[in-house]
Amino acid sequence: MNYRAVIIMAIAALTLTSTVLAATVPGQGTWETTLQARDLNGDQKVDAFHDTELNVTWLRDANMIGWRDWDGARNWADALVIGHFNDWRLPGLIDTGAPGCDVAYGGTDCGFNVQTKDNETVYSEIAHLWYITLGNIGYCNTDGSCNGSNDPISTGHFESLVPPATDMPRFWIGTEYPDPVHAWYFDTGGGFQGFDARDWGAYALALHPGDIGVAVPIPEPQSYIMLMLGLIFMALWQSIERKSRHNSDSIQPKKRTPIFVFRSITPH
Ligand SMILES: [Ca+2]
Ligand SMILES: [Ca+2]
Ligand SMILES: [Ca+2]
Repeated sequence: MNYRAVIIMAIAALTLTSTVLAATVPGQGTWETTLQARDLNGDQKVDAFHDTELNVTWLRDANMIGWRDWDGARNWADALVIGHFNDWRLPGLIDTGAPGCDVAYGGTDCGFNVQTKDNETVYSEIAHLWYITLGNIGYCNTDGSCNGSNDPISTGHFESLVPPATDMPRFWIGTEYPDPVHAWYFDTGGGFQGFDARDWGAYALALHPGDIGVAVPIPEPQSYIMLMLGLIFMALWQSIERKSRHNSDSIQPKKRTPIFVFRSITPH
């Protein structure tokens, strides 16, 4: 374990965090065929995705509880009940090589381009989701070059898989670290798998074994909904402006020009 190298790589992964956008990126990764929308509570709205490659069902909302310490996140997943489904947990990994983090730019259990799945062996569920299923590229390549070629981050139809830019996009991994102080995490901003103090914080994305719930259609991307809302708002505003100008031309010689500031329309 080289803690200093882990810190350096984690910082490299974070340099992009402030600019990272999340998006539904068609044609990248396998998610369009391997993630199937599931309704868990009978309201016909998507709560989760069955991952046909890992045979687990991921919660759609990756920010159900916000930022928690590792124990808090694990306890939350353990107690979670949606519909009548109660076997939730945090994603797991297999600690390969020496006990704990074997930091590298590829092929190990820690760093960038980590082990994901080999035949039936799943090495890291969340790394597989991010690298393979969603088709993202690590901030650093296996040769050690770091070029940040990964913007926007593909998040399929998940919500908040890349948290707000002001936060570290870290997600706890539930598997115990070899010492009682640390815990594994995965960084969805740059594809970094590492470890940190378990009493610090990260987000929590829960998953359930097997294929649960009822199949429902894939939801409209949030970005599309936000774009539509933006266009409706703009049309309404312009209509109000026209009426207002029409009613008050004689007493308002100067026309006001509406200024629209569009913030990110993609889901965070
Ligand atoms: Ca539902
Ligand atoms: Ca439970
Ligand atoms: Ca190891």
